[in-house]
Amino acid sequence: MGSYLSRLVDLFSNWNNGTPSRILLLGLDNAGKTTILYKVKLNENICSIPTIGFNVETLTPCKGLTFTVWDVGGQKKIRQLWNYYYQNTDGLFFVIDSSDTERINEAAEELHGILEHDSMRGVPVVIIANKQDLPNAMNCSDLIQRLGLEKLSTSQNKWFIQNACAVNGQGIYEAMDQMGTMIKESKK
Ligand SMILES: Nc1nc2c(ncn2[C@@H]2O[C@H](COP(=O)(O)OP(=O)(O)OP(=O)(O)O)[C@@H](O)[C@H]2O)c(=O)[nH]1
Ligand SMILES: [Mg+2]
Repeated sequence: MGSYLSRLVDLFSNWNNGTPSRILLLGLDNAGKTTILYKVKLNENICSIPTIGFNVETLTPCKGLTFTVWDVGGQKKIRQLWNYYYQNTDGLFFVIDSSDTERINEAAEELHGILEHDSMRGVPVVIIANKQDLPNAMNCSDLIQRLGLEKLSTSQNKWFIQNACAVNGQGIYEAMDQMGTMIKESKK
């Protein structure tokens, strides 16, 4: 019976492979969201300008994984628009400029604010600790503490933090892969 059920679950997950997961890419302005989006889409370092509004792209970071990624501008004045994108979200990437110690509390407040929203309940979160190439970058254990991640109830939102550098691509595919795994788990 157990093996029959697990085959059935596999069948459904394969069937679901054709439907892209809806992913939000949020974080403060200058965190590196648009750089990440186009690094995966084009494998290029684009010369980005601050996003006013959003970019949306379908990404296939690896075989069997398709995401529709919504990269919404992070400037303070436009963060109030983020909640228009929350409905039907399968996963959240929250990008941090790890060298921006001055605004880490602001980033923490925004992250917790997003997750308090009803539509975001149970949505898996991958925090991308970006800009690890910069000399004063906070590491993952600093960030877990500074972002208050241990206070996040895992029954509400499962989370994972990934070191990354969007300009050389380090950690970006790992973050995508982790998101795929967490979404699969959350749908079981
Ligand atoms: N050193 C370094 N710079 C990075 C990295 N990722 C992005 N940047 C730079 O950070 C700046 C901001 O990047 P964006 O991708 O435009 O940031 P964003 O989060 O989309 O910003 P908004 O659109 O304003 O919300 C750009 O100059 C990027 O080249 C990284 O890993 N390391
Ligand atoms: Mg942008």
